[in-house]
Amino acid sequence: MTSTKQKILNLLIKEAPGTISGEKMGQLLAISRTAIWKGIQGLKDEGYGIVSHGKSGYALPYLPIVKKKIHEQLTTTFLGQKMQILPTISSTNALAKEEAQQKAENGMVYLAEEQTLGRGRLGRAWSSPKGKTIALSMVLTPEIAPMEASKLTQIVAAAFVDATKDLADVQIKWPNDIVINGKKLCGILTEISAELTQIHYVVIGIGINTNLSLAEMPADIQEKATSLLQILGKEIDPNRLIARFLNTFESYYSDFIATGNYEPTLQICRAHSAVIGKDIYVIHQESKRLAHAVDLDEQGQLIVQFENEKETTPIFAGEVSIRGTQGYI
Ligand code: BT5
Repeated sequence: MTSTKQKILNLLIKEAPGTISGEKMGQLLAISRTAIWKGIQGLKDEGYGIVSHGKSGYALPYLPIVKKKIHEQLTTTFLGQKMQILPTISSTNALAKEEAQQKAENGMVYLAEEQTLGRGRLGRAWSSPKGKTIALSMVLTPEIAPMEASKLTQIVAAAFVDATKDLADVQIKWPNDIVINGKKLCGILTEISAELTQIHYVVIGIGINTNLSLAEMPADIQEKATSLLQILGKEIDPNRLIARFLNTFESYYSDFIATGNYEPTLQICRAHSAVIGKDIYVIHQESKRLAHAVDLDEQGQLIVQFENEKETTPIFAGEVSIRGTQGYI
């Protein structure tokens, strides 16, 4: 990005979500109004969601994700020390996988203010309108068996619960959702590139509904989704949440990789489970079976007792979805 565009962007970020006039920017940067206008067009072309408010000027009408602000609060040793923040992208997981395929950098983080083709599990769509959600993907190169990768999803969920505990009382809907009051706030997508016994890299994507109003949600998810804005009634700073999440996750993750210690994650996942103790549907391809969710085993698998069965069964996160008997959960 040219330095003029960067300077204009910095002014907009400083003012966001408020408006700053072209004249004032021109004065501050000692350049002409035309140069400002050109810079704004260039930034819009790159995908920044700048809006023009006639004479009063320009605004980024949301709280932007800013590397400097994240780094000021980051206490990690490797995670997020290198990050790339994009105004718009098809999918941060797709980008992370593409780059990891060339060279997997442990701890690299990708963030986007908007995804045009965000993905959930099993090819489902994930909605991330501009400036209203966090789309974050991290690349990890853990030396663990591929079978253990699903534990990483649970570590992310536990870290998320911990990182948001002063904001809201969130629950984990096994295996990969974070919910509040039975509605989805955050989804986790763990993808691995591996041989039979060795992981090349893992990309973990997290979509968090931060400042998304009900009206900005696609109609088909309004019933089952929520956001921090909707829960708290006020906008939250995405940079603080991103830093807190990365700090917390790195700590749980590093402990797990170094010692195999998975207990802290299990404790949080059990204590904050949205499913344990409930009757649920276990959905796998065309089959939908009623079961009672009993516990998580030490591998992080959900132990259920299917209707009309005496024995309990552990279910592997892989291709299964869970639904509540009365609604989403
Ligand atoms: C997930 O899948 O929950 C994983 C979502 C992962 C998204 C992140 S964002 C960064 C990274 N880049 C990507 O492209 N993806 C990752 P799943 O359990 O399959 O849930 C998908 C379902 O959630 C959809 O079918 C919708 O019903 C619902 N959904 C879509 N967008 C949503 C949103 N913003 N909030 C809540 N629910 C949503």
